[in-house]
Amino acid sequence: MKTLRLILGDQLSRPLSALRGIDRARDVVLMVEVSEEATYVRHHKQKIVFVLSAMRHFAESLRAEGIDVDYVRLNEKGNTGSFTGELGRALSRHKADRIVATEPGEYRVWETMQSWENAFGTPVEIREDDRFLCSRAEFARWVKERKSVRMEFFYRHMRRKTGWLMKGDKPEGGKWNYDALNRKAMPRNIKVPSRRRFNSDAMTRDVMMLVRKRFGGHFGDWQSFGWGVTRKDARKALRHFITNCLPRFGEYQDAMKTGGDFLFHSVLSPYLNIGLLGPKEVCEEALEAYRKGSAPLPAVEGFVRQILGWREYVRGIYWTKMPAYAQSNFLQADRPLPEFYWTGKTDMSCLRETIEATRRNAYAHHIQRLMITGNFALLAGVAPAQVEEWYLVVYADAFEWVELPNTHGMALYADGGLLGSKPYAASGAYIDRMSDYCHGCAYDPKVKLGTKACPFNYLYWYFLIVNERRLAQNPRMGMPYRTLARMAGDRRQQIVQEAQEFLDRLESKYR
Ligand code: FAD
Ligand code: DLZ
Ligand code: SF4
Repeated sequence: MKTLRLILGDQLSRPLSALRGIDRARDVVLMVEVSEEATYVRHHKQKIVFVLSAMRHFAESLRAEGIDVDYVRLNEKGNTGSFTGELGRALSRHKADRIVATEPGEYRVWETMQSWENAFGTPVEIREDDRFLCSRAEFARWVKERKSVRMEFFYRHMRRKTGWLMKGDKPEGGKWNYDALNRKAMPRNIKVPSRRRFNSDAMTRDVMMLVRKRFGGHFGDWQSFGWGVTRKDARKALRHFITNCLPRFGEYQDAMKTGGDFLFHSVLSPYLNIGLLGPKEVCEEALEAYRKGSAPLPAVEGFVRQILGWREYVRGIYWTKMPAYAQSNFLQADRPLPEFYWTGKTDMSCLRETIEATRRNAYAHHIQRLMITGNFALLAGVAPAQVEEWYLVVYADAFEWVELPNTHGMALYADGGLLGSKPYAASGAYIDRMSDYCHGCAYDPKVKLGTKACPFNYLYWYFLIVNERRLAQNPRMGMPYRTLARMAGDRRQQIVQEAQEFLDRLESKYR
């Protein structure tokens, strides 16, 4: 029996389920570059280069093993531009008896895959994507058995299951979570390690030229591309992180610094999300560093929690709740996304820094995503779908299974509290405490009203006022609402007026 084995751009893992049991004498691996995947949202130029170049390198590595790979390039004559179109063409080329694929990372592609068997009259086997530490079925069972589906409980379940950082049935060091030690601002004179960059080879440079020609109008710079595109590169990036950054990862996990695009973060998410690294090997390297005494427990626990906890958890939420999940809009937010998210042209220096770093690197670290661009969109009441599209476009690691729950649930509270127990809303004081952005800003985080006032300040209180009916009953919002209740009526009125004027000014710029 001849099998056509489809591999998508975020499935570049040799142990992928679709490759299991391959018959080298008969089977063909199909990989296709299709314009639809680059344009259903207009991805950052670096993200397209990263995915396509990694696909080409992966195809070469399979060929080197003697596997027959049919690789369709983007600019090849007759390329239909879609997965379905290219699968149809490949079936006529190869006369295969069946198709084998691995379940995709996005619901939209999952729906398309369901139509293939009927469309082609060829059996389609969609295998589980078992590159994760918790299967979709296991997560669904975990949800069914629980009243509260908070990440912290899931994380404990996963710690017990893996035995990582456990002493019998107790957590290593006596605590499940060391976040209380992980909230330091960055000292001014600390030396931050540089990011592990990779030079582009001829294959990557070819893709760059192609992307420049075909997608030159998309957001983002491609000149500053420094991503690795092979498993070997990704392993080097992992070693770099473990040696140079992990020991201080915890302490400065929430810190932000002007020009500090990567700080002590791992910058591994793009490699994990396209399959060049696996979550188990990444966590095991961090655990080994702890065992050897080269990284402290709070750093290692904090890092492992992001992968074993958050990454697996958001994937579980995505697949148990889609497609309805994307439709909720608990706060009824409906403003358009401000234009400066695309141009970076704003006099709010925290937003400018974050957006410019995003344009340069197709990367921003978690606190920039959550507490700067996410927090602003939350406070300004931007429509979730517009914010989600932005996040899916601009980051090299953005695939909907991980982007959507983080944006829709964590940053925007659009799911009404399924993912987080309260909105991550913060005023200028938080940003001032955790960063040095305010020093170079046109506004002052200590000023609450008037032309010098930090917009995050009046927007924060305005957010609480307009959402009082929806949020005041939340026990975790008790303190800010008690403060709001004590606020003088005329001050409250002034906040509403200044916030509305500010938001109207923003909107008028792109009418
Ligand atoms: P580190 O800080 O070094 O963390 C280590 C690893 O943990 C990451 O590589 C990642 O795999 C995992 N991780 C950490 N936090 C999360 C999280 N909240 N959810 C899932 N995995 C996590 N992450 C993506 O991979 N793709 C996205 O599209 C994405 N969109 C986001 C959108 C918003 C609004 C927010 C608030 C967060 C988003 N995240 C996303 C989560 C997180 O910001 C990134 O995973 C992280 O910044 C990647 O950088 P890093 O590899 O240096 O991470
Ligand atoms: C992101 C992306 C891009 C830009 N291009 C391709 C492509 O040409 N071919 C491909 O197989 N995958 C691509 N990808 C990744 C897919 O969008 C991703 O595999 C799906 O969203 C399923 O998760
Ligand atoms: Fe951002 Fe406000 Fe600080 Fe300016 S003053 S950098 S707008 S938090």
